[in-house]
Amino acid sequence: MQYQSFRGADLREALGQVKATLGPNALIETTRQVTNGQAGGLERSYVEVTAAAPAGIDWPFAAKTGVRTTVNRPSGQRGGARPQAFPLLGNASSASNDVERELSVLRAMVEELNANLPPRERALEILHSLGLEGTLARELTNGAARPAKKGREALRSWLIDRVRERIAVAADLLVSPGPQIIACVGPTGVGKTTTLAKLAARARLELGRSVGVVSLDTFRVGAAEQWQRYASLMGIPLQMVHEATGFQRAVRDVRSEVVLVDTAGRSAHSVGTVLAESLRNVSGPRIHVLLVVPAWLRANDAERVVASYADPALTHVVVTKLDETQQVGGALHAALPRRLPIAYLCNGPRVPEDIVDASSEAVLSALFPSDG
Ligand SMILES: Nc1nc2c(ncn2[C@@H]2O[C@H](COP(=O)(O)OP(=O)(O)OP(=O)(O)O)[C@@H](O)[C@H]2O)c(=O)[nH]1
Ligand SMILES: [Mg+2]
Repeated sequence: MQYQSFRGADLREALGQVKATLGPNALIETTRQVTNGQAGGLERSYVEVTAAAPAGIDWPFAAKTGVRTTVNRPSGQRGGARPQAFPLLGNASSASNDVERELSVLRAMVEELNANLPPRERALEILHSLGLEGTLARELTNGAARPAKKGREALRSWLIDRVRERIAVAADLLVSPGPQIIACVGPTGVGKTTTLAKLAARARLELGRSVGVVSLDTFRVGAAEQWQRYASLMGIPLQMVHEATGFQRAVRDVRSEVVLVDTAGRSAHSVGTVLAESLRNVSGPRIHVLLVVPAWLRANDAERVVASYADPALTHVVVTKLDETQQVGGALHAALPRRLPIAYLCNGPRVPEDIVDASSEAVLSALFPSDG
C-alpha cells in the first residue's frame, strides 16, 4: 500500500488535503504534531497526516495545495506492530466504517489537542486516563516539563518512576512469626471475606500455620454459613461474635497463632466502633487492620473510604477485583496519598488461587497497562 503524508497548519487542513487527494475512503495511518518547521516551511508547527488510498479505489483528483510527500511502505517493513489504518470517510452504507471513521478522527483530534497542551497538562492527562487525580496527580507531575519535551514515551516512563517512588508495599504478613491478628474492613461486597479465606488457606495449607477465624459479621444474611463452609473445608476453628465484649474470649477460644477477623460491610463508623472496642484490650498479638478496596473504585471514593476508617487505624490496603477493570488508579488513592503499604492484590474470586503479594512492579503493571 502506498502511503502519503499530508501537512496542514492544523488537523482540519491536513485532513482536507487527504480527502481531496485520496478521497473520502482514505485510510489514515498516523497523525502527528510537528514542531520543527524547518522541513515543511509552515511556520513553527504543523500537523502531518499519513494516509493511503483504500485498495481498489482510484480517487481521481490530486491535491492542489499544501505540502505532500509520498512514502512507499511495503507491508511488513517495520519491525513492530503497525498502527491500524482507519478510513477517513467511510461508505455511508457501512455502520462499522462510520464508527471507525468517527473514532479515527476523534483520536487524531485528541492527539493533536494533547500535543498542544503545556507539558504539565500532558502529564496530568496521562495520569487522569489511569484514574489518578486531584492532589496526588498534581504532586506526581511536579517536574514533568523536562521529560515531556522528550516525547510521550519518555514522559510516561518518567511518570512510572514517580509513581514507583510513592508505592509502599508490605511483605506477606502471614510469614512473620509470632501471634498476630489480621482484620479486614471495607465497604460492602468488596471481597473482605473472600480475601480472608484466601489468607486462611495460604496460612494453613501452604505455610502450615495454626489459623483461626473470628467473624464480627453477624449482620449479613448468610455470613455465618459462608464462614462455616470455608472453616470446615480448611479444617480451621471459627468463632462468630455478636458484640465486642465476646471478642477476647473468641480469640482465646480459636487457640491460633494467626487470627483472621472478618467484619460486616456496613457503615464504617459502626464497624470501626465494634472492631476498635474489640481490639482495645487485646495485648500480645501484633494487630494488622487491612482496608479492602475494589480496583475499580474512583479516586474520591477511595479517599473518602480511607478517611472514614480512623479507629482502629488502618495499617495496610488490599486491592481486590483487579480482574474487573483496566483502570486501577482510583483505588490506589486508598494507599498512595498516605503511603499506606499495599499488602495483597486479588485478581479473581477463586479461593485460594486469586491472590498475590503486592510488589511495586505488580502494582505498576496493573496501573499502566502495556498498550496504554
Ligand atoms: N472478580 C472478582 N470477584 C471477587 C474478588 N474477590 C471477591 N470477589 C467476589 O465478590 C463477591 C463479594 O465477596 P465477599 O468476600 O463476600 O465480599 P465482602 O466484602 O465480604 O462482602 P460483605 O461481607 O457483604 O460486605 C463474591 O461474589 C466474591 O466471589 C476478586 O478479586 N475478583
Ligand atoms: Mg463478608
